[in-house]
Amino acid sequence: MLENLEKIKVRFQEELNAVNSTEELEKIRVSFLGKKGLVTDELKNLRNLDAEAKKTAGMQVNLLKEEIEEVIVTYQKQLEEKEYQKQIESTERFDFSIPSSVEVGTLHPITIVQKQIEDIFKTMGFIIEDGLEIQTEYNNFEAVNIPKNHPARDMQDTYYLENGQLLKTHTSAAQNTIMRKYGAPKPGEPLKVLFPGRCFRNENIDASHENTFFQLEGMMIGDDISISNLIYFMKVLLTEVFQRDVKVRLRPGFFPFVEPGFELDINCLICGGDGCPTCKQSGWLELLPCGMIHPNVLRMGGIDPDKYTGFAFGLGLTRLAMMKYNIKDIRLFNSGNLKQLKQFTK
Ligand code: FA5
Repeated sequence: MLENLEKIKVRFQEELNAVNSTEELEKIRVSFLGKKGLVTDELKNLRNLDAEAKKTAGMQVNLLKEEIEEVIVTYQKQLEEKEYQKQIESTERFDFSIPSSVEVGTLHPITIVQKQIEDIFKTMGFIIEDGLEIQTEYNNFEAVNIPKNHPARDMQDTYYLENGQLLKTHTSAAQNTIMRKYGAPKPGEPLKVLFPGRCFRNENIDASHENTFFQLEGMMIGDDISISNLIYFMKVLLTEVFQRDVKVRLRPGFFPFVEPGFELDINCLICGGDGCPTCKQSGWLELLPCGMIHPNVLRMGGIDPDKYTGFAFGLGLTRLAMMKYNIKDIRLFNSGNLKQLKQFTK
C-alpha cells in the first residue's frame, strides 16, 4: 500500500504540472479525491488490512489526502488570480475620441416661450426668480390674502400632501417669499421680478385645462407704480411674443390679492374668435389676469402699503404657448410626443 501511495503522489505532481485552468484542476481533484478517486480507493482498501496495518496505512493515506487537498486549494487561488488578470487585460477600453451619433434634442415649446419672455423682461430690468413647487398653505393662500375658509380657496382645487403642505396652485405662492427676500425698494428703484413656475390643480382636463401647467408671474413694487405701468408691461409682453397685433380685452376680475383686479383675455387664435373647443365656443381665452397688489399682501410681505404700491400679473404660460404655436389641445404639452413637440423651435 505504501508503494501505491508513493506512486499516487508522483502522478499527482505530474498531472498538476500540466494544469492551466481551474477547470483542469477540478478534474484532477475529482480523479484523486472524488468518490471514485485514487486516494479514495486507497481509503476503501484499508478495510482489507488487519488492525495494526490499518493504523499505519490509514495515517499515511490521510496524510496524502490532506497534502493533496492543501495543494489544490493553493493552486486554485493562483489560477483564479491569473484568470482574473487575463480578463482585465482583454477588456476593451472606452475610446472617448470616437464621434457620437446621438441625436441632439430640442427645447420644449413652453421652455422656448418662457425664455423669450424672460429675455424681454430682463432687458427692462426684471430679476428672474424661481418658486418652490411644494409650498406651505401660508405662502399659497394666507400670504396672498386668502385666509382659511375664504371662498376663494374653492377657485383652485388643491393637491394637499400628507404633511399638510401642498403642490402650489399658482405662481403667486412665491410673492411673499420674494418680497421678504428683497425688502422695500429704494426710492426710484422699483423691485421688478419675474417668476415662472409649474402649477398643479385637481381639475377636469379638457382642451384648455390641464392639472399640471405653467404660469409666469410678474411683479413690480415701488413708490409710484400705477395701473398705467401695468398696462404698459402687458402690451410689451404680448407684442414681443406674438410679433403682431393680437386682439385682447380687459375686464374686471376678482382675485383677493389684487385691488383692483382684471382679467385679460386673448381673442382665440385657433378659430380667430369664431368659437371652437379650445375657447369653449366663446371666442376668448383667459390668459393674463392682473391687478394692483392688495395692501394686505404688501403688509404681509413686510412692505408698507402707505408708502409703496405695486402691480402683479399671472400669465397662463401654457395657454400662451398654445396661442403662439396654434396648438388646439393643451394635452399635447404633457404627452411626450416628441415628433410633434420637436416642430416648435422658435
Ligand atoms: C391665478 O392663478 C392668479 N394667481 C393670477 C394672478 C396673479 C392674478 C397676480 C392677479 C395678480 P387664475 O386661476 O385665473 O389666476 O390662473 C391664471 C392663468 O393661468 C389663467 O388665466 C390661465 O391662463 C392659466 N390657467 C389656470 N388654470 C389652468 C389650467 N388648469 N390649465 C391651464 N392653464 C390654466
